[in-house]
Amino acid sequence: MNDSIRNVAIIAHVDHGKTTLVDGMLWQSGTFKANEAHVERVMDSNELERERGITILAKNTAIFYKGVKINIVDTPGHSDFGGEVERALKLVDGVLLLVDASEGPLPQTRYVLRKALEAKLPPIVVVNKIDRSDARVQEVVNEIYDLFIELGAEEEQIDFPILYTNARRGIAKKSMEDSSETLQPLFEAIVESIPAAPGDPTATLQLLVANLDYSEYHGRLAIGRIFSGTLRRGDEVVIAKLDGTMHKTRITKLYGFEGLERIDLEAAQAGEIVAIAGVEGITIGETVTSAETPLALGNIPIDEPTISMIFTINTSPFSGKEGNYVTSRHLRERLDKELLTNVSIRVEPMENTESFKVMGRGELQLAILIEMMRREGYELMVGKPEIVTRRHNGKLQEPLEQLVIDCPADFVGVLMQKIGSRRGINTKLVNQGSAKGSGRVRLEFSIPSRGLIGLRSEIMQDTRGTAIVNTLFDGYIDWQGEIPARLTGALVADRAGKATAFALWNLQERGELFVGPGTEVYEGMVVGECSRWDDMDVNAVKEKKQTNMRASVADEAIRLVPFRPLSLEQAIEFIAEDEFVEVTPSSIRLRKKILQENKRPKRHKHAMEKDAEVVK
Ligand SMILES: Nc1nc2c(ncn2[C@@H]2O[C@H](COP(=O)(O)OP(=O)(O)OP(=O)(O)O)[C@@H](O)[C@H]2O)c(=O)[nH]1
Ligand SMILES: [Mg+2]
Repeated sequence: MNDSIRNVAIIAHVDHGKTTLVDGMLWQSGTFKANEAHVERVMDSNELERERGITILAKNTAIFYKGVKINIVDTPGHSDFGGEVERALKLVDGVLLLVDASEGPLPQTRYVLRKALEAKLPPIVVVNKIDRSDARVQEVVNEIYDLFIELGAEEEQIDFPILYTNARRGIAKKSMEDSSETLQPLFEAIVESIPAAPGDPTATLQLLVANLDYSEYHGRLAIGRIFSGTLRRGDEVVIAKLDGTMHKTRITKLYGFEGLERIDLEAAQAGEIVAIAGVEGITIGETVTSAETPLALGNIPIDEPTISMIFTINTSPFSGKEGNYVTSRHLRERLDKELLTNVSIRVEPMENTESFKVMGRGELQLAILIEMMRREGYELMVGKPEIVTRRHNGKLQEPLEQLVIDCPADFVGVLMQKIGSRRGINTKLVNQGSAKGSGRVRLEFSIPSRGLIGLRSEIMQDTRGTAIVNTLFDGYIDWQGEIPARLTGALVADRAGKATAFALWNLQERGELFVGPGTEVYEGMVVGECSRWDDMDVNAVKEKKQTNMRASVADEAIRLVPFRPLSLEQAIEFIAEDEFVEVTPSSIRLRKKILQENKRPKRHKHAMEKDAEVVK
């Protein structure tokens, strides 16, 4: 046992304030010097995390409090990155379960708590954002108790300490009446109630790899926890591979974590979380162990992927104009590289060697991968997300999800109808904070994951952006039959050229446009959403007939309704079976799979055939 170490993961639903709380802990433990610039959510260090304001990768840091080293793992709260949480839990001996004082427990709270309880990790409950004007602290505490009971927590697990925090201001209190102005009560609670890191430093070396990283100088880095023994830099060790084989290697670098830095270490003992180099080819779930008496630890189980997308080379007329990496070999190498560090993604090559089926935990996870690729200079096309089915006792099954929507009561009717048509079953309807007359409700549904594809943006439209939508994987059910997909067709350019204001002006009554004047288009490119069910081939490049007369009056009459350029995620949500999203470093275009108008089957017919195929 190592009494001077505590290993703790911070887990919660998305946005409940984990990374902000870590900021406070870093500052108040004196990890940053007073003169250092104050960066908010400093652990969200990668570009996409900062842009989107969400944590994507779990990250380690450590602070010192009264001589005790507290290793902290900050985890992502978005359900698509649940795999990160599962692995983080392997590193720690306890968790801080954060819950927003107004939102209360949400689907991902349930998911992460279930994982923590299964791993028998003692929790400290942290009710955060107590400063919110709509905070309902006591109600939320009761909901948390209910959740523990629902999840079958054991008695000592329910006996958790509760702290009330304002992570933004760095305040933790043992009771709401407490006058504390710092996080000290939280530090105390961690040292008191999270067990000291167990493990015998004199026993056989066992380090479980839970994460991977890469360094320019030292190559692959493995991040893991020493469960027993002591590891020294320069040690000759064995990697117990997942396939049962043993590989000898030498540890060339050993790092500990402190604040935002990696610190060079000579040795580290059982209980520590470290990063090591000299371990080329190692992957998550493998054990670094003694060369003389190797002893493997168990693997890390990861939930199966639920969604798949086809990634393929860009075959559009503009292919290769905007990106540096465009061939199928480039694609394959990049995806292979991703697999090395991203264990919740799977890749299967397709028969036509130019395409890959990439599977993950959700649309956002795959969208993030695509976004990273385009920033690195890749061009590719991706197809409509599909769910990953399975055969169980000879029956076709599909993934099921729990869908939770918070929205103003006025929208209940329209949402019920929409979600019902996608085979969602309403399981709960609660008025929230009715005492305060907020008029908001929480609706819960059980719905096949397939019904969720594209649903989020529709809900946002239907509720004028007022809904909060959350989903959580909830097992499998028998195939639910046909679910209607997008109810509108596409406006498809019928020839190449530069879109003109004149042509677009004529088109805008047919639907909603995705491109503005001056955009280069090609035959088969989707330039808008048709207000009708079927596709419409349109001329987006038509020039106004030249006349001899000055036409200033007519020109001014061309008042274009603002067009709606689609973000990558919106494009992925929008496309139908017979369409691709074309992604390059500088553009996101939508297109028909078959570009030529005269070769393309009509959309509705094609879509129905597709559905029939799957049911068979
Ligand atoms: N009012 C208030 N806002 C807070 C508090 N703590 C965090 N926030 C805000 O909540 C938002 C989300 O905070 P994050 O720390 O990014 O949340 P997170 O749990 O790390 O989010 P993910 O990692 O994406 O799951 C930010 O805008 C914070 O400033 C708090 O105590 N009070
Ligand atoms: Mg975060």
